[in-house]
Formats: sequence, C-alpha cells, structure tokens
Amino acid sequence: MAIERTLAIIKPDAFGRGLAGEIVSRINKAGFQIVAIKSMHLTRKEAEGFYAVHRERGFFGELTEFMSSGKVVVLALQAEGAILKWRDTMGATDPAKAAPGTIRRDLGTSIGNNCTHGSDAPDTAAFELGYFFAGYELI
Ligand code: 3AN
Repeated sequence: MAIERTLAIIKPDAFGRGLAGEIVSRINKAGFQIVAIKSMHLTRKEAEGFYAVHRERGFFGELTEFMSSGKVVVLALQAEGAILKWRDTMGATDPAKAAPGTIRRDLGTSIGNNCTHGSDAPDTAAFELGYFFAGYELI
C-alpha cells in the first residue's frame, strides 16, 4: 500500500472536553506519523470554506457554527493507506453506529459532536491539507 497523507481535525467538542491528548495518543498508537500539528480557532468563514462541499446539505449551518465555536487541532498524518486507516481509527460518522474501540464510539456524543474529522479521498485530502498548511509546514 502507498504512503499517504490525510488531514485530521480534533473538533471543538473534543478539544473543549480536554480530549486532545487522548486523541493524539490514539493517533500515535495507531501508527501514524504526525507531519504537522497546530491548534486554531476557525472563523465562521474559514469553517464554511473548509466544508464548502457540504454547503447544500441541511446541516451546513449547524456544522459550520459548531466548527467555529471553539478551538480545534489540525493535523497532517502520514502512514501507509493513511486516508482509510484514519477513517477506520475514527469510526463511523454517527458514534452510535461506530465500532467499539474507535474514537467516535468511545468519545463522541452525537453525529455532530463526533470528536474528529478525516479526509475521505485523495483529492479531498490534498485540498484539506493545503487549506490548513503551507507547503513548508509539510516538509
Ligand atoms: P464524515 O466526517 O464521517 O466524512 P460527512 O462527510 O457525511 O461525515 O459529514 C461531515 C460532517 O458533518 C461530519 N463529521 C458530521 O460531524 C457532520 N454531520 C454529518 N451529518 C450530520 C447531521 N445529520 N447532523 C449534523 N451534523 C452532521
């Protein structure tokens, strides 16, 4: 399998509950290399730009309000098959449907407050990594 990079976000619900350290620890244990990491507080416009692909969906307003409601941690993760591997580590979007042992099942509280984000394909990973990190930060 090819070495890939993916964009992970520790969302405001997890950061606000003091779970950033626990989630970074799970990232390490799962075997990802953390290429870059930073904490930031997104503006509404920055959240809307990130989730532009979802702008027609009914939950867009709720999602962008939530993502700009507090600090997040954004990470560039690298591993063999990193995109699928991180989605497997997070679990299904709805914590109630996620497999036991996944981040969303263990720590998430609802489909909106599901602790983490992960890119879903190579093209979205490229867009999302470039949205938050400059080229020199990803060396
Ligand atoms: P994923 O993040 O698992 O790829 P998507 O792409 O379907 O899930 O949705 C993007 C984000 O929008 C999710 N991480 C989730 O927090 C939020 N979301 C999805 N569906 C809903 C919903 N029905 N109500 C509120 N938020 C939602």
